[in-house]
Formats: sequence, structure tokens, C-alpha cells
Amino acid sequence: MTRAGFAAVIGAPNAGKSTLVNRLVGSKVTIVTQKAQTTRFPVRGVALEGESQIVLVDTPGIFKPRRRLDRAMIRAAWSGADDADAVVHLVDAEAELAVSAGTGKAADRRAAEDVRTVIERLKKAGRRAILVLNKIDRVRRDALLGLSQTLFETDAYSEVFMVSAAEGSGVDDLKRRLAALMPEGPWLYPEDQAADLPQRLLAAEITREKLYLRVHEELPYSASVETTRFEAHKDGGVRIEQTIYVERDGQRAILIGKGGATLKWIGQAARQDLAEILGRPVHLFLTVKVKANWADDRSTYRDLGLDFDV
Ligand SMILES: Nc1nc2c(ncn2[C@@H]2O[C@H](COP(=O)(O)OP(=O)(O)OP(=O)(O)O)[C@@H](O)[C@H]2O)c(=O)[nH]1
Ligand SMILES: [Mg+2]
Repeated sequence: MTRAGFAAVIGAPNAGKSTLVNRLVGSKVTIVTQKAQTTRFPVRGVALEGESQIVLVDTPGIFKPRRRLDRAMIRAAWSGADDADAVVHLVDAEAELAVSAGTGKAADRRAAEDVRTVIERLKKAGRRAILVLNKIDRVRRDALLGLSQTLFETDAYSEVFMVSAAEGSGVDDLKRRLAALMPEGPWLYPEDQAADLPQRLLAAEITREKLYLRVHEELPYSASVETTRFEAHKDGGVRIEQTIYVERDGQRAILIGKGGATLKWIGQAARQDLAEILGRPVHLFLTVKVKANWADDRSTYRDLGLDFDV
């Protein structure tokens, strides 16, 4: 008897959702950076546990939206949760504890507010989620109990787990529990498939990850990446051409860097990762273009599977 279903991972930006999904799957299926609002659209990853197939849905962080792209991301996050067989609400325990100790930074306070937003919405939907406290490698064990109690008392949860998505502790227990929650039925993906992003999109995401890693201070949310060409060669390699869109000339200059050094770094890092993920040599060509309105361009949304009209 096999089981298969969907488990959505929701939560505030930067809680570690993508890190957890990669950890549960056991390979890199979704990008991770130190910057909030990295994930822009739901990304699926497939984990196996015994006879169960768990299709994890990594979602964009849920926060107070300002721009159109924010609204589209948040709608996509909730739609991932509404359709799922199990919902994991991932909470950054380090940020929560810092706020309750009065030592939280602005980002921690924002994260804590976003946690309350998620709780309200869960309650309104009458949906109990699995509370998962993350980043326990960064906090004192004895502080976690109080935190889990406080959050559990909101009545939004059916159970609590404590994990370090980055280091792996607690993740196996969570995985076993998710496996048991999946409904009976045939598997939804072939046994050897872990990711389901089209390769062009995955390639664009990897480049966006490197871009965030390198210029995250200067280019907060102003860049997007599009794969314009993805061509397998007879020699086994693949030629990938991508355009990075930024909103202003100054951003283009920053991204390219002195003598092209920054763009070169991004290209090399992305190429290395892609070669590993695709399992073959990659020739990567990056172009930077200024497109002031890319975040209000209908085609950007269509390419990412997001709603434009929200
Ligand atoms: N110390 C520690 N850091 C973690 C842990 N899990 C994630 N992180 C870090 O937290 C940051 C954010 O991780 P992501 O997985 O990108 O977070 P996310 O929730 O997907 O963020 P968005 O996509 O922006 O909503 C990264 O720098 C991770 O390395 C953890 O268990 N411990
Ligand atoms: Mg993410």
C-alpha cells in the first residue's frame, strides 16, 4: 500500500522554508539565500519515506505586501497551502525568542508580526497546521519549550516539531510524520524524480541565487532572471543564455562590477552549480538589461506561474 500527497511549507520570509524542503528531499530543488523574499513562486520537491511519497511545496514567504509582485507571491503561497494534505508552518525560533527577550532587531520584529499574520489566516480557514520551530541550532533548548507552548495556545496547530533545517536535527522525525499524513494512493512522480521545475526555470533560479548572494545589499528586490536559450550540444554539454533584468542603469553598473568582475563571479558560481545539478558541462552566457517595469510586466508573472491581477 503506497501513499502520496502534498505538504506545503509556509511561513514568514527567511524562516528557512527552502532550506527545509531541500533537506527533506535530500538534494537542491529550491534556492536559498540569507535575504528575505528569495522564493518567488511555489517550487515542488519530492521526498520518499518508506512507502510514502511526500510532494513538498516550498512557497514564497508571507508578509505585508506592498508591490504587485508581493501580492502575487503571497497569493501563490496560500494557494499552495490550501490545496495541500498537510501544512507545515515554519517559524524562525531565533527571531521569535529575540523579540520576546526584547533584543530583536527590526527584521526579527517583522518576522514575528508575519508569524501572527499566518496564524490569523490559518484560524480563519479553520485549518490546523504542523508547527515547526526552526533554527534550533541558534537558540537555547530550555527557551524553546515556552515558545512552543505560547504558539500552540493560539489553537492554530495540531502538533509541534523542533528542527534545524540547516544542520538536519529533528528533520527525520518530521519527515516520518508527514509520510504518515499522506493519503493512500499511487505515487505522483517516478521514483527517481526529486524536482519538477522545468530546466530553463531552474537555471534562471540558480543564477538569481548567486546574484542575491553577491549583491544582496545593493540590489534588494530589483532583479529577475530569464533563460532565453537552453540548448543541448552533441558533445554532452549545454549552452545556456540568460538575461538579468534590473530596474535602473545604476543597478546594471553594480551588477557588472569593475571590469565585469561581479558578473563574472555570478556567472562562474551559477555555472558550477548548474553543471552539478544537470550532471553535464555548462556554458553560461549572461546579459544584463535595464527594464524599469519588469515587476509590472504581465509576461514576468506568466513565466513564473503567478497571477498578475491581484
Ligand atoms: N542557523 C540556521 N540557519 C538557517 C536554518 N535554516 C535556514 N537557515 C538560514 O536562513 C536563511 C534563509 O533560508 P531560506 O531557506 O532561504 O528561507 P526561506 O524561508 O525559504 O526564505 P524566503 O524564500 O525568502 O521566504 C539562509 O541564510 C539559511 O541558511 C537553520 O536551521 N539554522
Ligand atoms: Mg525560500
